Amino acid sequence: MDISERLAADETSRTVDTEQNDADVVALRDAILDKLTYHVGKRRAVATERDWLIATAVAIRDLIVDRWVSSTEATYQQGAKRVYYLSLEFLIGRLLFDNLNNMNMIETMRAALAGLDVDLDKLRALEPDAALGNGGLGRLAACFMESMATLDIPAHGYGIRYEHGLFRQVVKNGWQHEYPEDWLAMGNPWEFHRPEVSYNIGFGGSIEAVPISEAAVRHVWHPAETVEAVGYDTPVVGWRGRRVNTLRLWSARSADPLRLDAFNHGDHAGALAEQVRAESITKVLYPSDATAAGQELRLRQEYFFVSASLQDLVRRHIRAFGHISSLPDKTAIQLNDTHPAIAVAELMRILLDVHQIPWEEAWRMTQATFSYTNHTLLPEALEVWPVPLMERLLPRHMQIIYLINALHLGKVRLEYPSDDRLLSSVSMIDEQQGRRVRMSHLAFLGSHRVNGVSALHTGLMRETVFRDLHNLFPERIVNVTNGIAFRRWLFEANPRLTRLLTDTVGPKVLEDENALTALRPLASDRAFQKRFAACRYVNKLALADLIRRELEIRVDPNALFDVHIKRIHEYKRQLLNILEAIALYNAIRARPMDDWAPRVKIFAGKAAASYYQAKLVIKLIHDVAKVVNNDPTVRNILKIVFLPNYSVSLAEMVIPASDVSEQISTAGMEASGTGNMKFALNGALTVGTLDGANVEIAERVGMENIHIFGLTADKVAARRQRGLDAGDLIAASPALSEVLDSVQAGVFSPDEPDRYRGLVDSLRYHDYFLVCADFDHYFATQRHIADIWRRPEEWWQSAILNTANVGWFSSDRSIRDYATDVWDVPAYQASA
Ligand code: T68
Repeated sequence: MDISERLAADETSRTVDTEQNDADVVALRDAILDKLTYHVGKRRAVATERDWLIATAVAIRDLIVDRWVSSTEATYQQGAKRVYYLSLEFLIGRLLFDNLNNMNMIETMRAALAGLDVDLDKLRALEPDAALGNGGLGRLAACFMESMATLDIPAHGYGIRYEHGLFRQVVKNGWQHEYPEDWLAMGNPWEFHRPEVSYNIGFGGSIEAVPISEAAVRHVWHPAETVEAVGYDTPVVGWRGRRVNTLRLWSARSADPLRLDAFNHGDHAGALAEQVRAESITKVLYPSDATAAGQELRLRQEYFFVSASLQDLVRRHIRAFGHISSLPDKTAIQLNDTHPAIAVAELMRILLDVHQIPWEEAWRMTQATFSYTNHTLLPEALEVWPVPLMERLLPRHMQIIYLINALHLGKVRLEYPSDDRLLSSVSMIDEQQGRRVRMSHLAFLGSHRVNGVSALHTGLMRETVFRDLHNLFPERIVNVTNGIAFRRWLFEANPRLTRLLTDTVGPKVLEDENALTALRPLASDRAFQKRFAACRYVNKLALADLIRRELEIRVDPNALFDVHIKRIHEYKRQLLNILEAIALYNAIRARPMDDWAPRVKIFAGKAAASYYQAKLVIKLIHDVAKVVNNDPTVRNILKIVFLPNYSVSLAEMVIPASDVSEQISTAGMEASGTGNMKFALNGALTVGTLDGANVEIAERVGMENIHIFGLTADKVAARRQRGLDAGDLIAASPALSEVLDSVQAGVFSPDEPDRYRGLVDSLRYHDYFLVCADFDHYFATQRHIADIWRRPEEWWQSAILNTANVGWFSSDRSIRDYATDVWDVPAYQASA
C-alpha cells in the first residue's frame, strides 16, 4: 500500500473535533442503547443498521433539545426581535453529520458506536437526503438557517413538509426518467410532530361587509373550503450548539377526514375524497427550477404555508408582547423569492380584518415587517397569477391587492400625471396577456428592503425588471451577495483539508472565516502544496471508486477532474461544455501522440420533468460519453461521466474531489450561483463567465487565479439586439463547425441520426444562450487550464489562493449583512 492508498483506507469522515473523553463515550453509548430499546423497540441482537441510525439520531436529538429549550427561553426572556424566513424550499440534505459536527461530537459518537460494533460512516450513508428544494434557492435557505443559529439570531424557518421531495432521477439509455422519492418511508428521527400546532387555512368563498360604525365596515371572509395545517419542527443547530433554532414545516390535513355517512353507504373512495384533496397540497415539491409552475395547486401550496406561518408568528408575538402593534419592532419576515409573496396581502388581512387596524397603519406595519429576496430575472420565472384564479381562490386577498394597487398608482399619477407607460409598468396588475397579478410587484411594494443575491444581479435588477419601481423607491433595493455554510461545505465535506487547515492556521479557522487568509503566504510553499494536493488526491480516489461502482467506468485519479454539477438548464450551458468535449476529442484524434493532459469531465444534475431541451442535453452527454469512452485512440486522455440523481450528499462527495469548477452560464443570467463558492473554497480553479457571484469571486481570488472567458452581460445584451443568427461565428471557427456538423450528422447518435438536428439548428439560427459566440474563447481557456495543470507548482499555488481568499463567501457574512441592512437585529461576533 502506498501512502495515498493508506490514507484512503482510513475512514472518510474523521473530522476536526478531538475532544473525546471516555466518560462522554460511555454515556453516549448507554444513551444509544437506551434509545434502541425504548424508542426503536429492538434488542441489540436483532437491530438493523437502520435501527441503529434511528437510535443514534434520537440520542443526539435529546442533547440538542436541551439547547433548543434554553435558546427559546432566552429569546422570550430578552424580548428579542425574531427573524422569520419564509421559503417554499429548504434543501437540507442529511442531518446526522451536520448535527454531530456542530455539536462537536463526531469523534465521541464514532467511539461510542465502535463500542457497539457499529460503523458511524455506514449510518451516515444510510440517511436519506431531505430534498425539499430544487436547487440553489432551496440550498441557500438551508445554509442561511444554519448561519442564523450560528450567529445567535432568534430565527424560524417556515416551509412545507413535502411528502415527496425532488424526484429521483434514473437515467435509462441516456434519457432522464423521474420517480417519486420517499424520504419519509422509514420515519424522520429529527422532526417533532406538533399536532397541537394547527391552523385553519381557507380557500374560496365570499366576503361579507359588516358595518361597525357609520363610516366603517368590517370584512368577514367566509371560505368555501378549509384545510388544516399541522406543524412539524426540526431543530437547527448552530456551530458548537451556540443556539438551536426551529425549522417549522407544515403538513396539510383535512378538517373533516372521513365522511362516515358515505363510508357506511359503501362509497369508500368518495368518503375519503376530501381528505385526498386536502392532503394533496403538501404531497409534492414542484420540480420547476426556473419556470413558474402555473398550476392552481402551486398557488394553494403558497397560500397554505404562508397563512399557517403568519397565523403562527402573530400568535407567538401576541403571547410574548401582548399586542399586535409592536409587530414590526419585534419581527422581520424575509420572503425567499415571490413564492411566499401572498404574505403581504395575508398580513394586511390579519391586521385589518382580525385586529381592526386602520389601513394606513396596517400598510406601514406590513412594509416595516417584510423584505424580499429576488433570485432570478428570467422572465419565465417571474410569478404572475391570473386575476380570475386569484379572485376565485383568495377573494379577500384580491380585494386587498386592488386597494394597495389603487393607492400606489394614485400616488404615481400625482407625480407623473400622464405617463401611461410608467403606470402600466409599476402596476401590480399586468394587462398584457389577460389580467395577471405580478407577485414581484406585490413583494416589492410590501417590503422595506428588496435584495438581489450578487452585485451584478442587483445592478441588473435596478436596470431591468425593477427599473421603474427602483426610480420611484431608490433606497429600497440593496445587494446581499449569497454565501455558503462552511461547516457543511468544508468541515464536513472535506475533513482532510479541514485538518490540514487547522494544523496550519490553528483552530480559529473553524470559528472565523477570515482566518483563511493566513494561508496566503503558504501558497507557494512546496511542502504545503504537496499536503494540499494529497488531500485532493485522496478525495479523488474516493470519487473514482464511486464512479466505478455506479457506472462501471474507470477513471484515473491523476487526471484533471473537470466538474459541472447543477440543475440542467440552457442558460447554465452544459451544452457548451459537452460541445467543447467533442472539440477536444476531435483534436486528440487528429494528434493522438501530443502530450495531452488527461481529463475527466464529470456532469451531474436534474432537468425539470417537462423541460425537453434540458433532457436532450443529458442524452447528448451520454451519447458523446459512449463514443469517447470507448474509442481506443483516446485511451485515458478524455473520459466523460454523468453521475445520476444529483443531490446535496453527492455534491459533498464530488466538490472536494474537483480540480476545475464549471461556472459557464450566459452572462447576466445566473443571479449568483453558490456552487461556484463551494468549489473555490475547496481549492478548485473556476472556469467561468463574468456572471453572478463569479464576478466577486474573481475580485477576491485575483484574475490570475480564475479562468474567465466569454461575453460580459453588456455584450450579451448588445449581441441579442443585433440578432441571434450564429452563421458568421460558426463559419469563422473550424473547430466549432466540425463539432456541429458531426452532431448534426448523427455521429454520436447512429441509432437515430436526426436526434440532434433541431438542437444544432437552434444553435445555428437562434443562439439565445450565446453558445457559439463563447465557444472559441471557452475552448482556448480550457487549453490554457491544461497548460497550467502541467505545471503543478503554479496549479497548487492558484488552488491554495482560492481557498485562502474566499472566506468572504461564508453565509455567516451574508447573514450579518441581512442582520444589519435588512432586519435590524444583532448578530454574534466572535471577538466581541
Ligand atoms: C437560484 N434560483 C439562482 N430557483 O438561479 C442562483 N425558481 O443563481 C442563486 O445562486 C440561487 O437561486 C440562490 O440565490 C433558484 O434556485 C429555483 O430553484 C426556483 C424554484 C421554483 C421556481 C423558480
